[in-house]
Amino acid sequence: MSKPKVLVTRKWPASVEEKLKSLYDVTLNKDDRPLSTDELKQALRDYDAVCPAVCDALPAAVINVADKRCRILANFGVGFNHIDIEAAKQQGLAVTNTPGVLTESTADIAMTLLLMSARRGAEGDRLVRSKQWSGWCPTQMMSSDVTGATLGLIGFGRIAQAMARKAHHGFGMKILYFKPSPADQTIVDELKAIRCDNVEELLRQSDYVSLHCPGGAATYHLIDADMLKLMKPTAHLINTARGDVVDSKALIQALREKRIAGAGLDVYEGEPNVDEGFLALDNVSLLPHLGSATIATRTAMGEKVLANLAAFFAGRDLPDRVA
Ligand code: 8YV
Repeated sequence: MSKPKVLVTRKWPASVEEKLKSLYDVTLNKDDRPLSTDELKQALRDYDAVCPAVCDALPAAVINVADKRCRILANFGVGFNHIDIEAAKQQGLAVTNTPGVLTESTADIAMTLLLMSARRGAEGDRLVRSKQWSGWCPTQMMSSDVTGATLGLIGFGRIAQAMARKAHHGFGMKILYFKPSPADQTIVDELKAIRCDNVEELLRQSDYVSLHCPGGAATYHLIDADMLKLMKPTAHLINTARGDVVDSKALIQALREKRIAGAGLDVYEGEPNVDEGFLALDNVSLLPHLGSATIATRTAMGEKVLANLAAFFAGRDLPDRVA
């Protein structure tokens, strides 16, 4: 029997690509060039499995393409808002993701951004590199304390909980969270975490706000101009979730007018384009979607995709099925 045809849309860690080669008739992307919409449509016609990532938009217009051969989208990543899940279901396409393995590395990046924003790390680096630093002085680049401050988490899933642990046990931070459904009592007790009744209440009380809700229609522009007005003028907003959870224009305005102290972003609306407004501001720290970008994590994500593909082609239950 011939091996299933698998397409990997972007370059993956070498060890995972080697395993794919031994198991499937796989097409890899050696040059790591993003695929166009037409190429993605063609991929659905030509391959049994397509393995996309956050950079591949798969709306209904792509998923509904006629004469499909593809039966599974095995996503490399935990977030799947770039895939129209309803369209996939209607078309009988299975969709899987890679939860669990990127929790700590993504929480580390959220904490990195929190520290960078609080202590003006990126701005300080720019000052030194530009040779404008004239030496230590008592009032230069004063910033905000992290230790003992209040961290508010919007969403309280795996990544938010991992960040809360680091912040509470490592930095003595007080933890607030908002999550529509009840949270696991063990972690609430461990962190003495306090549930806010709504996002508004959390924004009013937090020194640092970190976003950990899924992207998509339900959370589109959850943090808009009105919500930003509720934050303390000394507070910082951290986003490692998805760009469109925040109204970028409203955030730029709030930062420009110093209505909040700072922001740390790993994700953007319309990624990889970054609103020019951010680039002119000193009180925002910008990272290029590095959440899961450690060697170990990216390898583990690839292994998860392998496990999902293996189960699919063996006709077993899919370990990480989202559709
Ligand atoms: C991934 C992420 O690297 O897994 C996610 O949802 O946001 C990232 O950290 C990316 O999505 C890969 O598809």
